[in-house]
Amino acid sequence: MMKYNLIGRNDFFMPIETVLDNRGINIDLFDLDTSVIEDYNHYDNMYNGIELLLKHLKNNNEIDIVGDCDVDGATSCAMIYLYIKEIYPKANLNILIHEGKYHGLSKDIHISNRTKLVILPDSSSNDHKEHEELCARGIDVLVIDHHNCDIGYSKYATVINNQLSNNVKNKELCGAGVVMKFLKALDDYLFEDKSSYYNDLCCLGNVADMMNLKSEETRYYVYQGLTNINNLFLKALIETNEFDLDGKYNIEKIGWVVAPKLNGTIRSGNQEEKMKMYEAFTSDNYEFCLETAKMCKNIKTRQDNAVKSAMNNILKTLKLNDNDKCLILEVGQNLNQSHTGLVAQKLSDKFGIPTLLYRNVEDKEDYVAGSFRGINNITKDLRNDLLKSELVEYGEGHPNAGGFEIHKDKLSKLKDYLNELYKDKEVITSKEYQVDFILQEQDIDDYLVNQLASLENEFGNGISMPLIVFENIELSLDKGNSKGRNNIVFYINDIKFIKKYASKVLKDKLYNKNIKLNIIGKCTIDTYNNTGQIEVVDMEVAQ
Ligand SMILES: [Mn+2]
Repeated sequence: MMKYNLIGRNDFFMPIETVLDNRGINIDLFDLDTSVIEDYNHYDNMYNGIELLLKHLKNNNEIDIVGDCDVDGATSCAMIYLYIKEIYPKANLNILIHEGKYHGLSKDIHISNRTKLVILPDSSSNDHKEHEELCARGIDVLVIDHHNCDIGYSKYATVINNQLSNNVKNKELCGAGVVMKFLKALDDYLFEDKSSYYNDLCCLGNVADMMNLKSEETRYYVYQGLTNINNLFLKALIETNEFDLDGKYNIEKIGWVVAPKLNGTIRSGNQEEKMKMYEAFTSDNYEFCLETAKMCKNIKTRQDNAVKSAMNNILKTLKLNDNDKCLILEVGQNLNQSHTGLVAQKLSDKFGIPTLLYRNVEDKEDYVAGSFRGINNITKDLRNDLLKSELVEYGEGHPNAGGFEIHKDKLSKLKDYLNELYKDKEVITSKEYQVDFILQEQDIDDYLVNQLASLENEFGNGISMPLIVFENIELSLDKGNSKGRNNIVFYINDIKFIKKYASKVLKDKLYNKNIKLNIIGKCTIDTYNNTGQIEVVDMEVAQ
């Protein structure tokens, strides 16, 4: 059953005010100017970083830039690469990327003896030991990062990091954001004005890295980057995903359409495909960018299909007992290793319980390893629960998402242990929509829909898109309501409702009968005639 909960006072005569109040924000947040930009002098080590980079550029030294393995890593790496190439076209730069899903100076990153400087955007604040090793080889290290670091500043690297800088107020800037600060400082140092050209990449990195856009400075950079697209690969991504973007490029579209293609490539692509993606971000060849954008889209489709079919296979044989408060399952042949975490997440969402998926460990008989995903209402820290059980070899990563290893003989003990630990926790399987308005058929009018649709581009990343429930809507639909590629379209009080990506199953359920529906929808702009419409998020036959 579809569950929903009204968050505020349901004042549909004042839709915008109600939505803003429900989110604890002011309308000014959507109209910012340069006054919200923080002084880059608040960052520790900014000038040391600039002088270090310029010293190596002037000496024409070989410089490695390590591209961290997510969208923030790729964009921040491209920003600094492109900026350097503009001021020093002959600069001797290499981009290095990881083989697996590692970060910073992990073992798969090989720094050659010719290298004199390593730049690490979006990573490596914690790699003190590796910095020391590079320092011993006569190699300088420049870290431009935003990750938390409990062990303070590295003695063997120049580290620019908003979390470590006590004077910096904005902790919601990601790697690409801190790199932007560095480029602004470089601009001023060199009497240049080149950094703003990369606002598009800065925006993409911040949105993809899920920075909270209640932060005014981060939001300002995001707005700048949504409207001025310069990067050829980003242009190619927008062209290639034209249909899903529906003529729009905003915070939600980056999160749901663009970023997943890039993350999918980093997660599921082979080394050559990944390298191609990082190269495309710095390419001036639009044909190559287009080809790469299509490749990324295909890899994401391949990944979605693989995950879907693995899910189906697992669900076919899966047996859960009523009292099970965790799911521990072998996924040997069924599942590509790089998709283990994605599938664990899906299973944990579906059944509402912590999920651990494992397979045999190569060269280590009797041991298995894999991915775990926790779920907040059962446990806030599954990793800690695993470690406390003293049954696992290791548990690493985040509190509710990471990897583990265990001896085969201890698997059933672990299951008993977790079932006992969570035995009083309630399992919640259906997600509850938080809605701003509950409307009956007679309340639906174009004022409300147009008002909310006009704010479509502002939502996402910490400011959720307003949702409306339409209760007990009587409809009779038939195949005349099928429009375009998989859409169902109908009108209530002259307001267009559109259900995108409607399956055949759904159409069979809805067509050729009189039905009463509860519908959850959001207000967006219909790009054909520039008016507000309702996009259906979910619906079910009313009881
Ligand atoms: Mn990041």
